[in-house]
Amino acid sequence: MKQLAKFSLGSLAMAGAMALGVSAAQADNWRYAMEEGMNDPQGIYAAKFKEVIEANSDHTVQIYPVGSLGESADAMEQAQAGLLQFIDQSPGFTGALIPEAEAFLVPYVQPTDPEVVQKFFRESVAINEMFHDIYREQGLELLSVFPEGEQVVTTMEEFRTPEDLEGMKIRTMTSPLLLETYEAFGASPIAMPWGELIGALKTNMVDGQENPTIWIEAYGLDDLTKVMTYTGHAQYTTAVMANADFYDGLSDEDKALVQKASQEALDHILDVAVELDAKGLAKIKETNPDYKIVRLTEEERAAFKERAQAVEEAFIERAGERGAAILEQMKKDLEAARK
Ligand code: 6CS
Repeated sequence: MKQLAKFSLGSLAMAGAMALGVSAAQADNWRYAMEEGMNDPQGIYAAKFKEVIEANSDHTVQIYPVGSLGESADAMEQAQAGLLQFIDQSPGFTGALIPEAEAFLVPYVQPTDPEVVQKFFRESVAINEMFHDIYREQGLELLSVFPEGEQVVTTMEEFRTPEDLEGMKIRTMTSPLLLETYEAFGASPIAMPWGELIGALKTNMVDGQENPTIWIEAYGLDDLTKVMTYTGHAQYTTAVMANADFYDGLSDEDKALVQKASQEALDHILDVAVELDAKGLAKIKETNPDYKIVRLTEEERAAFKERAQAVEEAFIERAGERGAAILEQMKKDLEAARK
């Protein structure tokens, strides 16, 4: 009995130390949650991150893919509480917590040209310098931001104008700016976590959604809709963070290791990212040859761009001066990336 009590106390202390992200021994097991599977872009980044950490230390990284710890918002609560050491969460969800992160969602700002995308995410001052302190305020150490492909809209019926979108129920992720975007575009948006989307499409609770082609194909969203439309309005972006208290408690050596692993994983995913859109599209054409693919012309896009102005204003209203400064810097970074 005495022995058991002793053992339980030891286990408790260990569990407590792990919950706080404190090193209980030389070699720690770091928990890393993400919104996607191992073959998806977030999984490709996470696998490289794990590989670098484990090759250069005695630490291990345990990856929790989509679905294993609840929805994106649940995993974020666990990361902020220190139950998870690392989390990949996209601004499409983080925007509900960090309004400035919605800068990645303002329509017709982010790049879609693969070369520009790569340069922008590598060199952007807004990304690499301005977001750090903002994420810190939420107890998060921002490690990497990377693209997953152009957002493409899948619907049951073709649309070419905002008027065509009237009455269409479009699912968005839960950041408020996405609701404002689709309202401005003429549709009737409904925000919901990833885990509800397939059911919502099957039961006609929604008529469409937006996601990059690689994700649409991997999760069969093309099989649940009839048309896929390139509107050119967004790039799917995601971000990897560490719990800030955990990160601050690391030795200098381990901090450098986390930075090295983040950089190598970022370099790796950026090399892969240029091919994601083409790969996703090619797979859809191969597996679903009858699926209708529409690319709006510049003239058709103009109507949506005009409506995007109101969304940008809504962003600035919520994200304030700091958000406005980030958006301005992003636009400059984009100009630089296009040169
Ligand atoms: O639409 C979503 O909710 C999901 N889309 C992507 C590309 N990754 C994860 C996210 O949950």
